[in-house]
Amino acid sequence: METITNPHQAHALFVLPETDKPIKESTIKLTQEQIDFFKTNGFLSIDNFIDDNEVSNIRNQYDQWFAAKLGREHGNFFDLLSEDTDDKEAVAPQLLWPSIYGKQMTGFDLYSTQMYANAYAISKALLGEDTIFKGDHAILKPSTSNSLPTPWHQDEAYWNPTLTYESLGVWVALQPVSIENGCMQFIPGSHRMYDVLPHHTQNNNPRIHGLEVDNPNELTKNIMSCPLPSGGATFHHCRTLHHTGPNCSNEPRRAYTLQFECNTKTREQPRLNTWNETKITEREKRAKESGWTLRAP
Ligand SMILES: O=C(O)CCC(=O)C(=O)O
Ligand SMILES: [Fe+2]
Repeated sequence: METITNPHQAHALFVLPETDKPIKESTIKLTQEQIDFFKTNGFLSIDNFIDDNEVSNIRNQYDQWFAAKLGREHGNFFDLLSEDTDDKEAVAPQLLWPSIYGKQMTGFDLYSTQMYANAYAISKALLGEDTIFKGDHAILKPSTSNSLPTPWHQDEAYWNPTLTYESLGVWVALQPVSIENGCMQFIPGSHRMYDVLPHHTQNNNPRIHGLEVDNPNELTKNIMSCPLPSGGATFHHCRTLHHTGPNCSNEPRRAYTLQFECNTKTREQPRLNTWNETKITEREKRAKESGWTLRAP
């Protein structure tokens, strides 16, 4: 990988491609029933999203990216669920923009994967023709006795408070997932019941990036869990409440998330955003020091 000595080089090196069009044709066409299910429930689960060959190809590179802590100097690699200091092993390492960093390190070309082609086509079917790719990230849950749940949250709570989104996340399992190792769990219909709910940082600690919705016990009475085979995927709306449990298995739990959005609009009034405004994370500090400005996906 090319070493970035001048932080401002980051912007020259890490440009998003001009087009987000996939190279391959999608191999999946949703039924009307699946589309209706997503609209009603705010999530959808698909078992055979990509084949074993592609899973092992992506997984192999994924492990190299995480081992190298790609993007750490730009604040794009951090521990989602701790204070993210250099002296501790991350509980839930998260890598923003694996497509950008992976291209540099292992020649990964997201746009020519079947994963991207299928995610793109399905997202268009679920959100509308004007859907565009917003970015990607990846969360690894290593197998450790101190593994933590990802708290209940809505993705939009992390984003720009002056905008409102019709957006979804495609969460791809790079090994089988179950409740035991941290599969996705959703509150059906929560995307229609609520706008962005008040959130707080994990343990009310402003040094932690991860967010939790306020009063999760009251909001999470009707949980749907989505176990998947390797290469399966879930789709969730940006206001659907979701979480994953800790990884209690003996293997790492690897997930790759692609984010798509359609017709993002300015809100009449910016929404409440105190939970992001009061954060003081190491990740933000590294981003500032390196001159990184590309928004988080
Ligand atoms: O993988 C996880 O633990 C959480 C993933 C998540 O919240 C997301 O992809 O939106
Ligand atoms: Fe999320």
